[in-house]
Amino acid sequence: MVSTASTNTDISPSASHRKPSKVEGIKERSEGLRAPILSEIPLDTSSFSNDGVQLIKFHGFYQQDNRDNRSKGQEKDYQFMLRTRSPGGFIPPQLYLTLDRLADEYGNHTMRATTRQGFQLHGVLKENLKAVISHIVHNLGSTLGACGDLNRNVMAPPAPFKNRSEYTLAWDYGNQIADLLTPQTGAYYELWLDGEKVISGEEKPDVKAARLKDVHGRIYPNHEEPIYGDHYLPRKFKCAVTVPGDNSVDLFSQDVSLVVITNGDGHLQGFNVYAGGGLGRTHHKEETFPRLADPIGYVDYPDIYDLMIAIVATQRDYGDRSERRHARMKYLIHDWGVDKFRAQVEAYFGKPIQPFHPLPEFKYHDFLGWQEQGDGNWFVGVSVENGRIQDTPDLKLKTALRQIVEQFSVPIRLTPHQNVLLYDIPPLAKADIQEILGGAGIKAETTIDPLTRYSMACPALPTCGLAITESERILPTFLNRIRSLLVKLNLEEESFVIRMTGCPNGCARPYMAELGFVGSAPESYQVWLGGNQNQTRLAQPYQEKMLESQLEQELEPVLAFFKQFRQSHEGFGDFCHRVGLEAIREFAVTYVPIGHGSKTRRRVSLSESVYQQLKSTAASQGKSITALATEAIHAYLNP
Ligand code: SRM
Ligand code: SF4
Repeated sequence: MVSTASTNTDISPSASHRKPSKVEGIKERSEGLRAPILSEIPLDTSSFSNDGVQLIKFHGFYQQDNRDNRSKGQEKDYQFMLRTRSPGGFIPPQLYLTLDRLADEYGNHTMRATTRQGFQLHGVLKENLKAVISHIVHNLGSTLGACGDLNRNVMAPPAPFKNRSEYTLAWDYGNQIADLLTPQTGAYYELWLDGEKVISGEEKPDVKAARLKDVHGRIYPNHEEPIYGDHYLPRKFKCAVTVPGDNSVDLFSQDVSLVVITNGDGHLQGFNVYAGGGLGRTHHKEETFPRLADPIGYVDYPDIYDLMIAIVATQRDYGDRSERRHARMKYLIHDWGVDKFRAQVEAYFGKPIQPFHPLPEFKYHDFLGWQEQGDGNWFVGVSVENGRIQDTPDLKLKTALRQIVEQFSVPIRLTPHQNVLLYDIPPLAKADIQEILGGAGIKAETTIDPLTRYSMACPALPTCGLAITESERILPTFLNRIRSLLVKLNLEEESFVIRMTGCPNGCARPYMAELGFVGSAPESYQVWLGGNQNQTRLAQPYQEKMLESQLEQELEPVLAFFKQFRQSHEGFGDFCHRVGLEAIREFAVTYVPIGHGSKTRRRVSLSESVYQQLKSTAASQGKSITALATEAIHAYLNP
């Protein structure tokens, strides 16, 4: 008999013999996320107590300090980062304009589109938190549950394809899963809105009913938080809803991903379910690792809320509450295996999960540029470098987006790639909007260097307290240097997915990239290789510490090896994965950089007919011409 919510108020059957972590005590004493925040808000201080710092996360904000301003013996320059809860990245025009204004009035004059389709405001002072949250909530937004040990912002493909029902369904169910797992405590409204319960949209009756369905011991009946109880979850929990073939949400990196399954007429049938993804790790702690989600099975759509609650209850009751580094659901699935996990979920669900439906291959889309959205209107995806919406001397992005939203009242979808998608644009408004974008210096997607277009960096310094290195502020320089290196190697047409984070937590999902940089020591990065363009495979750690200043020296051999031995049309990540990291390391040891003598390339002339023969054989064997020619001549000379 499993321990269940209704029969057992102990926090974690699996961890009951081990001491719960400090955060578990803080949650327990918080009186439903109220104490000690309530008493600390009016205090004339610039920061919260240690307990307060943990709990404010559940309300959607973090205590930070500006690390550029740290100075020995001085109090930290405390400020707060607020994050929106925006399922599927939806930002109505009214909310966009509010955030734009709040960033100027109370923040650091920037807004940051995140890798989970939310917005962050940085630089807000404690005394202004109440005003900022109140403005957000009164303008169709919320920050409740954007951070903390509970379900985070639910992702969904941002594309507004109005004539493809599966896309609309992904938006709808993204919203409903978000509602289902939203904290029910009244604390948010009591603390920030003086008790006024502002509701921006009614939740569906079946969502509400599912949350209260007291069967199979999966909820805490009569508790203010029927799903979460007093202790919420052992750790953050992340979900996405997507459609077959669309991996814009990086579905393998989520705790739970649902894939909408429709019948031939486009009517919803049910969902394929993946679980157990997650990327966070800690350097030198091998027991922490990034992990891809596993296929769990399929459920018919009327059962989806019950299934989600069953999964959450399994993590709630069996996830590790002692060691926070081991508390994500990916470790539970790793330790138990998928079969045991599925069996426990089924116990809470009350019936078997059905076999997984076959799916087409997943592809990554960024949806940039102009596209008709299927109902006669248009959308335009605008690239935002590292998600930072601001005005600079060359690029008036913040002003342009404000002007467009003000003038045309169009809604926005934030993308999982830190970009902005404006949609529901009538054909007549297209030219005017394009003129504003162009006039502000915003490049069309086709003229952005693809290295930049497909890259992401987390914020890191100066706001993130966990950053070891720079990330957002240094990635543009890294990309320029990598582009120059590619030009030097005659690989100027080449491009691949590069992602960077200032620490191993993985906020810009670097472990899914073809080339990942992960801050490992001051001015040093761990280098990860071998993910792919569609983010369906994990990269592997190639180098522990690459000094920022050694970027060219360290990457030139890897790229030269790629150039010489890639198969035709083989991407950089696929190449690294195929040949393996050991082969790359071996090649790098003896490699002499171009311009350093013996490795200088020699030219050999071939007749046109031999060249053509070489070319077609190389293509048929999936090799590059250089690789085949080198191989053939080598074989001839060394029989
Ligand atoms: Fe993250 C913590 C920023 C997406 C894994 N993340 C943080 C904090 C709040 C630092 C802190 O705890 O003090 C960062 C605030 C920086 C700042 O100054 O703004 C931060 N994470 C971000 C954002 C803004 C990065 C971005 O470039 O957009 C993303 C906000 C998403 C959102 O809207 O909710 C963000 N974080 C992610 C992702 C990617 C994702 O969810 O798809 C991951 C990896 C996936 C995963 O969770 O496994 C991620 N963040 C972490 C972790 C490691 C979690 C773990 O399992 O070990 C931490 C640290 C922690 O939780 O202890 C963290
Ligand atoms: Fe901060 Fe690390 Fe996340 Fe970057 S990856 S935002 S440095 S926690």
